[in-house]
Amino acid sequence: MNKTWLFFGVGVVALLVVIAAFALRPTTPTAPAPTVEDELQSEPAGLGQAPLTEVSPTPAASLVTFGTPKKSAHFESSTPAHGTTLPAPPINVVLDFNFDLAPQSFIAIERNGGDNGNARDALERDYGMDLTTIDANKLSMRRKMDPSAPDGLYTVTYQACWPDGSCHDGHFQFAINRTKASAALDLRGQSAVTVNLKDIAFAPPVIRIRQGTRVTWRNDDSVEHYVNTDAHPSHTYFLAQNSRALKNGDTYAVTFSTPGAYPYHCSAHADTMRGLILVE
Ligand SMILES: [Cu+2]
Repeated sequence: MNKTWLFFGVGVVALLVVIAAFALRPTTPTAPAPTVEDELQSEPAGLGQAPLTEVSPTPAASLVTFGTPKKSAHFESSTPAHGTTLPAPPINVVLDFNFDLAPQSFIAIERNGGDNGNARDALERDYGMDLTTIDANKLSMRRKMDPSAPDGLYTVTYQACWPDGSCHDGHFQFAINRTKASAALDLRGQSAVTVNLKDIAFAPPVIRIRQGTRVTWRNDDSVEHYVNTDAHPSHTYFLAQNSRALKNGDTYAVTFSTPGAYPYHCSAHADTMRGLILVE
């Protein structure tokens, strides 16, 4: 009996040594893990591109302070991304996972109320419309958003369930600030507009159009580009906006009939080649 306990004790100590060695192992200096702060800094800058960052910060924008997201197991991405400020409400909130979703999954899109506008215990009503739906491939779920949702900070709370019956909850935040729409190129007087893919960028990157406008992208570069709805690489936010590979001279067109913000990117240059369409 004593021997058994001795072996058990030695085993526990050995296990602790292994765990400590793993925790204290030297990390490679080449690839630092991305932090939440990195995401927060990169997302709004990438979304805004040049025209939006040229405007001076508005009081409404400076009041928005994003909290720390909580990501459930198997979470991959969301649109809007955590920490993003959009100049118009998103048409829907989409969450992407790397595991099949089960029907009990749901999304709530609540506006933060209260004096500081950031307290999770002071959420207003849910601005999600209709019920949460799971896409055919079961890897994404989405919920439409009320296009009349007021400016402010929104907390998305979700429950993601798996076929085995287990569920995990998570949350993240984005903001709506319509004053930023004035920085977009206003093309609301036209029923058809063209966006050029030139010098590894969308030109113009941020446009404002009328409901029902047809947008045509044309590749003026020698390298191949794509037009893909966010997020990368799930491309799920607005499924109708995903092109094939566009060679020099190729075009791709989409008619936008639902008002809202449409963040998109080129999947071959996802970090830098980003665009935004505001449909009114
Ligand atoms: Cu590209």
